[in-house]
Amino acid sequence: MRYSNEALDAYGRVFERDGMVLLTQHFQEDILLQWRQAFNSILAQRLEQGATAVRGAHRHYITLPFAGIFADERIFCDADVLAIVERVAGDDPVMCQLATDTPLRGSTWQDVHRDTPALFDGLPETPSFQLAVNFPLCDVTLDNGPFETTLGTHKMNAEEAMQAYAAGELPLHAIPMKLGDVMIRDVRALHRGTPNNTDSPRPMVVIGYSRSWYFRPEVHIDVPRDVYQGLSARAKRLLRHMPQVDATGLVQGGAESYLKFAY
Ligand SMILES: O=C(O)CCC(=O)C(=O)O
Ligand SMILES: [Fe+2]
Repeated sequence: MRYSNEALDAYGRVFERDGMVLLTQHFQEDILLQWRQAFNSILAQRLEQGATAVRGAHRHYITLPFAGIFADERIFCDADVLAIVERVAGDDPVMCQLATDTPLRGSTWQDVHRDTPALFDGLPETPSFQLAVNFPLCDVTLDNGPFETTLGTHKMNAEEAMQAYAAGELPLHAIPMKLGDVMIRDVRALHRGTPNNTDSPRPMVVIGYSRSWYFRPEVHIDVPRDVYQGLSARAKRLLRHMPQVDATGLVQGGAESYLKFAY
């Protein structure tokens, strides 16, 4: 663990206020550089096959195979990240998503959106139940498509938040990130992707964690049986509801099934 309980409590409070926290220089650069290299081939292959979920012009959502370097507990089972996740979304969370968002040159501003609707229509917003842990596989600058988010809208009524945004009361903040930085966010905060004006892709990994009882039918992780067998008890627990599969066919991947993403 890198952080003390007091520091993690403080991150929990910032998260409750802002709907997000940023851990700077948290993941190891050498791991991320390996991910980037492996991701580059996956991206090329998926683009050629047209097998991405398109999230706007030249913006691609691609699931990563849960195998090899991508099944790394130093990333998906990070003690500090999980301690913050548990502070805001309760004990014993589940992990249900391992994917990437990649704007390329030609990408545009997304409409401001949330990634999920409220749990209960018409009722005031609840505590956090669905989180995204995002980290880039390159430096993110103002030039290559920084994620933009409002602060403190995650527990607002959706229409009120949209009206306040439209009235100019809730500014968007661009979030530049260095390789190694990690953002933990409540996906109900109003946000958008922005244009990548460079020739290099801007891959941003997203790991989805949810409250212990929450199920997201739109995403899942195929966990090869042999990979599962090699995991720690904590990692197995995180993946307890994910389907276990035979390894063959995993790396090819299939069509993306997570198509509706904006609410
Ligand atoms: O690519 C990004 O920076 C954000 C993408 C996003 O918010 C989405 O597709 O839901
Ligand atoms: Fe989004």
